[in-house]
Amino acid sequence: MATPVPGPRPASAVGGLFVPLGRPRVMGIVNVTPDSFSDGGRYVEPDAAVAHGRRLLADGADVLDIGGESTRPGATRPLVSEELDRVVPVIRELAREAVVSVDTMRAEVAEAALEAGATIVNDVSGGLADPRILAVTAAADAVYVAMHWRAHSTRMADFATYDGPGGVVGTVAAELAERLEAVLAAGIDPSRVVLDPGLGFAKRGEHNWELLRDLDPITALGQPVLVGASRKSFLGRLLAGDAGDPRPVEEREHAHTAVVAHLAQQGVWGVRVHDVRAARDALAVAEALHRPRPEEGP
Ligand code: PMM
Repeated sequence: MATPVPGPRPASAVGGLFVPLGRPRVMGIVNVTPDSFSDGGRYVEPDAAVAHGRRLLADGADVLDIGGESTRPGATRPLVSEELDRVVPVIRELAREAVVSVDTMRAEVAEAALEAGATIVNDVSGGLADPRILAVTAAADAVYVAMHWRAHSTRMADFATYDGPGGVVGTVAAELAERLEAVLAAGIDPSRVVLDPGLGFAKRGEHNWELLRDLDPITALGQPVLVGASRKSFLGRLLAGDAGDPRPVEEREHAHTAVVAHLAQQGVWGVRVHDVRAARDALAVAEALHRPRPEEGP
């Protein structure tokens, strides 16, 4: 049976997300999956996922991003019913106390998540996997995150070529501009759209570094920008030992914290992270460095 489409949300429910804070928003990751690359299997039980979400809030998360499908390279997709069973109970609980985003490519899951209290749809496919997700988001007047994406995880490595004008940065910006057009054509208000370069999705290490170096062509599209670098394999490869083995996932946090500080300088709207406390610490440093000097002081 189709889940009823929720009614429009009051502007105040999501409007506050775009009020300038003087730092990027921190989106804390709650992966309710058995197989995500960094935390797969740790929060599959709803109670464990809710407790994890509460820890992230206590650490200073502005948004909780709740997902039930792993997008690690090569991952196979869960059934729709499995994805719904994973995320809906967790969203229902956490949406009472937090701004909640649902990390899904499926319209049916987005619909149920919005009904359960989510106010953001984080779609790593930017509307390409299941275009109806755009109409569902528009009908709920929710925020939509359009990430740059080319293919599902089993095939995305085959699409990691960027020979067009402007290289990877110009090509990703051009493809995101196309997605933005589709998103707006579906009726999502421009004040509700966030763009994301999709680090690691159909991108090799050097592509991710180039995007981090120069986000300007993406920022120039005029929408807030979200970036997810947390624990991704390009950081593991950067920190590889002498034998060439990538640094294990759980030992990439210091490098990621440096990336967060860099992103604060780039003026991004948000960072999607596993370790909220580390990200908030890095953002506090970036903020202090940019604070105007007091006229006089001790
Ligand atoms: N990365 C992952 C999943 N969802 N969503 C957005 N908007 N941006 C990302 O970079 C992104 C995402 C994969 O990472 P995970 O398995 O640690 O969640």
